[in-house]
Amino acid sequence: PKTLRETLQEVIPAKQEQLKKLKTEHGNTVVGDVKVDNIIGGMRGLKAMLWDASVLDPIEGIRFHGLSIPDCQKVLPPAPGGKEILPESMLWLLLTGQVPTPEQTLGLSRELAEKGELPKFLVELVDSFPQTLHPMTQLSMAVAALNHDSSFQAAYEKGIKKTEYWTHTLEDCINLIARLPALAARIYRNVYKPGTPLPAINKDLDLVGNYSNLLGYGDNESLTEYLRLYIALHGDHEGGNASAHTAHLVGSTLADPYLAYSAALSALAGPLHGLANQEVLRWQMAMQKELGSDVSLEQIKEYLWKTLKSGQVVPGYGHGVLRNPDPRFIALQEFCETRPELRDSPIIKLVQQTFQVAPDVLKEHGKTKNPYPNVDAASGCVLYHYGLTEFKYYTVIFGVSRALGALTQLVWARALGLPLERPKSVSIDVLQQLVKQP
Ligand code: FAM
Repeated sequence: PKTLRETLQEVIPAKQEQLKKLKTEHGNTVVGDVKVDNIIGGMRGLKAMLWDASVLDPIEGIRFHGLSIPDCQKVLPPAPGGKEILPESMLWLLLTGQVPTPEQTLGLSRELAEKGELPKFLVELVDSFPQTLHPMTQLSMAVAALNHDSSFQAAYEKGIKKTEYWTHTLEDCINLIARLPALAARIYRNVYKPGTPLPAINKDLDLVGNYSNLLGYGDNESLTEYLRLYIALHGDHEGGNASAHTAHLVGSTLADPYLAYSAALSALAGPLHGLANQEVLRWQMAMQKELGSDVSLEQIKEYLWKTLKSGQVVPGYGHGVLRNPDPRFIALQEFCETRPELRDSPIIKLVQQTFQVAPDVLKEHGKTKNPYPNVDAASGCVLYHYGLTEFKYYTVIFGVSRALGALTQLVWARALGLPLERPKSVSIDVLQQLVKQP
């Protein structure tokens, strides 16, 4: 079977051709209007970016190169002996638009494991961070520092042709994805389990098998499988989400993938984005503490109203684009239903009960455009059940995952020769003038 690089060499020219044709023949075709609401409303709904690997339908949810989440669960290879999607197979799909064979997936797992060790200077840098520094800050800083060995930056300095940008970008992206488990696990150990020895990377294990092992949960097959599914599903969610968009914007300046992804991680660290999973758990735990173990739906409803009346959002509910329950939430719920230990977990039960009543309460409250759960409504509580209880760490796991999609797009942006991103901004006075015109 073909390698990842051979497959990309094959698929890139056709896409380049397709885009060139679109540009020359339809460059002036109107795609939509820009409304005042778009400009002052965070550009919601504005079709203004090119992003090839995934498209988000407000009702149906995400599709990766046309494949829905249930499709991916059917066709993407799992780990040997496992059932859940391997992030490597999702990465292959995102990058190439093709479903990899189990053999190709194994080959990619091996390459990532071989490239997974951290350089010495980075280990020293991470070990020097204060334990009190937020794990996301540590991750973002360390990812930026990995640009010390950027292939793209070195080649750019030497002076390479534009057509060669993508190959160096790809090398950086693969190296970064390979190193994320060791980096993310080192941060976890330093902050929560200082002094415990980290195992070496096992060259025969997949990316998440190694990550779970390095975190200290390698013997928990169920958690490892959950992490595979979680990391595969969080990999990409269109281009406009804050982390992916940040990577794209920064990458468009030809900053290398490490710098671009470090910036993306800073966006992911915000509570309206990736930090939501930690917020959900905090909120569900507070609910559990106040209401006790055997709660009725009526009590949960009252608790929801209390949250809303105090001016807070219900974490894990609502979405910038989705208008239905998030299929990623549904997939994680299904994972819980297949495992008896998760079915009986008090915190997971509470998540499910909350799902039964929250949409109606949010509809009655009448503010959010989407009263349904997003993926974060479930994700952290499963980790908590398995004993990974340090919820300030959860966004780091999301950060390991989002690299799959955001870095894929950097490779494609360079392959397609996309330019520096530079939208036009307008002042309030200019808007005022514009609305006066007939
Ligand atoms: N609870 C209460 N109010 C909510 C709400 C929620 N879960 N979601 C939205 N609203 C409010 C929102 O604050 C806004 O109020 P104001 O008009 O007073 O400002 C109003 O409803 C309209 O908002 P919207 O258009 O429906 O949502 P946005 O597109 O502006 O924002 C979210 C989308 C996700 C930021 C928002 O729904 C939210 O804050 N949810 C809770 C936090 C969360 O779960 N974030 C995770 C997002 C996830 F997908 C991810 O990135 N990991």
